Amino acid sequence: MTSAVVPGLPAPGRCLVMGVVNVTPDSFSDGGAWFDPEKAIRHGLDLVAEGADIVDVGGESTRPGAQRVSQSEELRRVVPVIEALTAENVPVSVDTMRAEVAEAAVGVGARLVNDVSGGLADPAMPRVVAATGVPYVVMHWRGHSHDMQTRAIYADVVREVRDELLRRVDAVLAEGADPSMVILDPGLGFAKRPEAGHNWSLLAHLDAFTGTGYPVLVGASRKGFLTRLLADPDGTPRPFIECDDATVAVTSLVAAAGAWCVRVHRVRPNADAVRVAAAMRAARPGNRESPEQAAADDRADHGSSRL
Ligand code: PMM
Repeated sequence: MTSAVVPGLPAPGRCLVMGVVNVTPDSFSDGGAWFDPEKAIRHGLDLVAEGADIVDVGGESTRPGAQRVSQSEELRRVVPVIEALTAENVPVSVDTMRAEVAEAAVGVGARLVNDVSGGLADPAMPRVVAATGVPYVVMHWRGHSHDMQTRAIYADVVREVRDELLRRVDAVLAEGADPSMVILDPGLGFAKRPEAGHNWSLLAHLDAFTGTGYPVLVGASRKGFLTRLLADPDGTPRPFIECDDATVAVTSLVAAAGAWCVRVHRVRPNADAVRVAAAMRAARPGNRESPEQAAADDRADHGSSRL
């Protein structure tokens, strides 16, 4: 099978599903629902039962306009949840822009650092992730949430996002990180304007990112560009909570286009979608494995990833 393998993370031979646990009172799409640590842990375990390969735990909202939380508050929110989930053998990623939070999270078992700022928010991040030796998601970012949309000015969004991402990758590699530990993310919704079509251009040209050879993560779930696509005839955006079917559609398309992972709020239908895409990819000419064999390998791998 063709899917990228990232050391230390599940490798079922298809696009992975990362389920989101926002331990925040104010996140973009599920604000408040999992703020209580017990609820967050329960939710993470439920996401795994629904088919999540990785659970992404974050303690700071990045919704447009959000203000930052203190580092101590972020640590207080995420560390107990990560600790409890890793004790259950759940592969956990930490969604943080802070090197000290990343370090603490890896210390209690996180297997992946997901930094929406690609190391720009905290200059210590590239050195710390290189030193911890865990995989690192480098997302495209141009500034903090309170004013990021004013920075969404592009002549050629695909080329600029890819070039800026590769510069961030260079910064991480310069600190000694292994290239096999780097994952790219075009950062849908972050300094991307729905009305300018930035998000759709990036999705339509995913090959510009997969073609770099790095695994690619896509976070489209419940984002504003979907709420606008599905707006009422009078232009009222569809509530984000009602955009899960559109998220599944994006998942199918990007998984078929070779994405390594999708980050989603509702796991089960997206877990189905990545399996559909994997079966279709397996049936392409030149692929030696049958769709049924690919699905059987996937089941075997998923069963063993939590043992
Ligand atoms: N989006 C959000 C948070 N973290 N991480 C990555 N790698 N990619 C994303 O697109 C991304 C992310 C914002 O989503 P939420 O607040 O609705 O969970």
